Amino acid sequence: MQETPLDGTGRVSQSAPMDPLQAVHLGPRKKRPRQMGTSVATTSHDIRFRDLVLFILEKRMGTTRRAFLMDLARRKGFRVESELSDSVTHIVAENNSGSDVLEWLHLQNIKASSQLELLDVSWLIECMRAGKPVEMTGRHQLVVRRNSSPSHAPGSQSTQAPPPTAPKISQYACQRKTTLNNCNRVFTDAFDILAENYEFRENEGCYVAFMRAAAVLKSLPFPIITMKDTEGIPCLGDKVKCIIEGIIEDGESSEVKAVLNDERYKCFKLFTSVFGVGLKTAEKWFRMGFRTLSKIKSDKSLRFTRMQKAGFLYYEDLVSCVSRAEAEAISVLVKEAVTAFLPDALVTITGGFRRGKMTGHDVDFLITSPGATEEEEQQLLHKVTDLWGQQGLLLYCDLIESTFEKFKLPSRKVDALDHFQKCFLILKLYHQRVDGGVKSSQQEGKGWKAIRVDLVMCPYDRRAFALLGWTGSRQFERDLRRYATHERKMMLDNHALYDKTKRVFLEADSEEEIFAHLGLDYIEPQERNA
Ligand code: 8GT
Ligand code: MN
Repeated sequence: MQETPLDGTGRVSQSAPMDPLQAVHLGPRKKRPRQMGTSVATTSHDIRFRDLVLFILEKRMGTTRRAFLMDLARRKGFRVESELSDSVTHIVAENNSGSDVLEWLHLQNIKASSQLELLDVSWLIECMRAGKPVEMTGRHQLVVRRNSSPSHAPGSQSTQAPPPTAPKISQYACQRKTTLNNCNRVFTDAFDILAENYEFRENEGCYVAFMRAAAVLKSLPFPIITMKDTEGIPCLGDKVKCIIEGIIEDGESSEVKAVLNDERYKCFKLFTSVFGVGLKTAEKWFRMGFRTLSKIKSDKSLRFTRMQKAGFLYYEDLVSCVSRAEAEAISVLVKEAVTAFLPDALVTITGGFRRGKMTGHDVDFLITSPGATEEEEQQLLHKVTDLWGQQGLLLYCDLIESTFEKFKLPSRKVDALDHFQKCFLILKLYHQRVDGGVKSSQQEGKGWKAIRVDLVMCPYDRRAFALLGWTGSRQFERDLRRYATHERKMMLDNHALYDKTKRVFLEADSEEEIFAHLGLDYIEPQERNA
């Protein structure tokens, strides 16, 4: 029996005849990370895995490719039926959604049992590579859309795919759970790049459209495999669908490729990676003809802000992501300093790290104290930063005093900045303070890393609003405010929630209470990664 060698990269090795398996690697899902493994082809058709009975659907796969996969699977010890029968436990399909498969079964007059697994061919390919059945995950299971008839929908799909009666997906991120488990990354990465390009070109409408599309796909518990899977999903306009279609067909988007090669995009991306450089400055430098940071840094005619000077000085450290271990070390540093001056102060990490992210571009903290007087509250950040200054840990500090007013109505703008006292810092974090930190040889020499840190001080009675606002994600916050305005006639910002109908401020001691005021189910921080 001839072996079909697959090397570790998942490509058919040169000695193998060109065969239909190649289509798997050239097809739309070629970018997915695949399990490493080597082939252990059996020399007979002995069935090694008796619990599984496979049936491979020919529809949209073709006769040759199906025959090849059936033969390969049999040689690897899988039981593969040529005809669909009651004994079949797994149906494997390509370029079909779960609904498509059910429809096909329905047309054949076959009632799908609740035990039946409907799987994408990617699962079979991974099994072939592993030489044994691999675990079925969400990305393998085919999606049954909610408008499929429940009479023939297999029950085993309900954990990953929306059941036939699944509620409508909300257009608001605050009514969806979005964990870091994004099974549509191939699309959302593309949308993030396109959105960023529109942001650089100050095209607000398209920027918002692609940010919303990325946010909704991040919340789906299933991967989009065919265009049919996009039916009933909100926030996907024609332009967005066109990009999705391109990626399904070619595995990548020509529009994204063009953006990544665009000189203006590349320069804006580079220039805005410097702390203190926003769109206006990037635009200016680009118009002046600059294309590299080294030319900008060495140009004698340019004037830099204090922030930009620090941005250039600590550039290498600041562009490398902050790890969770570093964030935790910073957290200890902040808590030590804060509680030295206000022992009852509560220090909470916010931003991406509160949402469970493993890395971030900075570390954000909210500080509040139940017992502090107004003066003690106002003094705290000054005392803390003075202390770090004396200790030589303060590499940059921009302290902004509070402009908070108790009875001011929440802002109408979705992206409005808040009025709390805050400081934007760059701190020196010594490696020995970091637990389990991996040090590069360059870092070893310096012994420390510059880290961006934001501290926000808020009055104790506003801590829930401030915490909700600073936890993010940005898209989640925008949609919370949009939801409050359009669905509840309320105004929400980082300071307060105001009911316009009743003309009252709604108080809250916890984020849960704010969600309840808004009539929303509570969404945990780890589920706000929109
Ligand atoms: P990261 O990993 O890139 O740091 O991601 P992040 O932690 O989610 O973003 P961030 O830029 O650090 O902001 C954290 C959250 O704070 C966001 O949801 C943002 O909307 C919110 N936020 C405010 N006010 C301000 C502000 O003045 N500056 C910044 N940068 N973020 C603010 O509510
Ligand atoms: Mn952050």
